[in-house]
Amino acid sequence: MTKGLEPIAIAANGLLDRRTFIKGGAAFAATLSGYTETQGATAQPLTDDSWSLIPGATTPPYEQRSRFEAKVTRTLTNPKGEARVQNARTPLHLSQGTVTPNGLHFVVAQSGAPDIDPAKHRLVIHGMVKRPLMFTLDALERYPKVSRMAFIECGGNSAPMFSPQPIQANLQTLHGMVSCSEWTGVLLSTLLAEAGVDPEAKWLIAEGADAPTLTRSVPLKKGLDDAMIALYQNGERLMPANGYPMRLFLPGWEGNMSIKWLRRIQVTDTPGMTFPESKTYTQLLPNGKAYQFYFVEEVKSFITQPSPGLTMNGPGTYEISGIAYSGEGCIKRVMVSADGGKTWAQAALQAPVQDKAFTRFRLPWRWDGSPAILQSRAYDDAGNVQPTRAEFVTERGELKAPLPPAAFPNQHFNGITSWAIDAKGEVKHVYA
Ligand SMILES: Nc1nc2c(c(=O)[nH]1)N[C@H]1C(S)=C(S)[C@@H](COP(=O)(O)O)O[C@H]1N2
Ligand SMILES: [Mo]
Repeated sequence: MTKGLEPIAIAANGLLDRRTFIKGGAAFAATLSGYTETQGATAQPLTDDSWSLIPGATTPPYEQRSRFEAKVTRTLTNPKGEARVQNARTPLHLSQGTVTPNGLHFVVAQSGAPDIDPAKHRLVIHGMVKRPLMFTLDALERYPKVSRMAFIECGGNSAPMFSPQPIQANLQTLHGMVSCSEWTGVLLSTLLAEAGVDPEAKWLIAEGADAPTLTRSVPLKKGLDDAMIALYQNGERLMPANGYPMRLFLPGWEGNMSIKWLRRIQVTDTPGMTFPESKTYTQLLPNGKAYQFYFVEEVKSFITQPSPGLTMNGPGTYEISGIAYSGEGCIKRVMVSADGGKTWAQAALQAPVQDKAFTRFRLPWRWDGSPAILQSRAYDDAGNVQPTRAEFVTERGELKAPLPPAAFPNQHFNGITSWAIDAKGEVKHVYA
């Protein structure tokens, strides 16, 4: 390494200053080991491979990714579509940046994706309003639209973390029920203004067109704030399983309230106390109280690279990378530890850092080949700090026995995740 460019270690076990890549530039980058072999790319003479000698494939009307990427897929809990809930989890450990491709967006569907004819679908707004309204998709299309980046997370995401012993599974299984997209649609406030909401109204009850329908109560305040009738996902129409042709989208709130295949919003003065919100989405706390109508997905982060299944390629310099998000605002800071939380280094946040959206963090790390425990801890601009797992379970509870990763009776885990690296470079899930 060039003299004067020696990276500065700022926390134990080799965590380097987040500006190292910028300051050290090419000289530093040349020392990177990577999780796959990157060395040996020396100036050998190029030979022509077979694909360089013939014309390439014809461009199809709708592009598919490279056949070599076919293994980057969602994992399915109900691949045969039996009569129970279907979950598909996003491969966050094989993704980069902050946007989830539509084909990899996580899904929770109580009874599969209905095959809705957009020309026949209707959205009704009724109840405590001056003018009940009915919209076709074409009618909605004529309203002013907004686009925003936002994550959506199932309240049951990360439920395996309630297990008393760390479940040995990869990031996709542990935390794969969160995704982030650019959503475009009509603000619900625009439609509610047209309907004329009764001043006594306090709640909205939203219903989907799937069978059985998922019905949830939403405080009117959220409906008048940033709630959206989403029509597009990353620039194209919603995917069938994500709510085609329209869904409610409540930025930062537990996914189950963002009703897909939305067909009805009833304006009321009391919550519906519907079956799913009385049972599934109400949790008993260690203090004996029922935890109902807790909506926000709290500040959270996890390291995506390295993570279980991504083996380290010998001692050397790596980039630790992950995602952070908060349902209460923007990510302000992410700290990373390589010694199980004793010392911390501040990670670089990749711009743009957006409200209620994924924020990518990165930090250079010089791994000397000895065991290490990696953690990340996020802070948001509303003053919230991601709790340690121990802090979290003291307040919200823990399960008595380990459950299969697919079960999620407990909700809203946002504690710190720990990855142990052993001398062989294997990554394991641990509680630290
Ligand atoms: N109509 C309807 N809306 C629904 C669901 C459903 O089964 N039916 N699942 C909910 C749950 S539990 C979650 S977490 C989110 C997931 O949204 P996604 O599948 O687009 O990721 O949709 C919610 N909206
Ligand atoms: Mo969910």
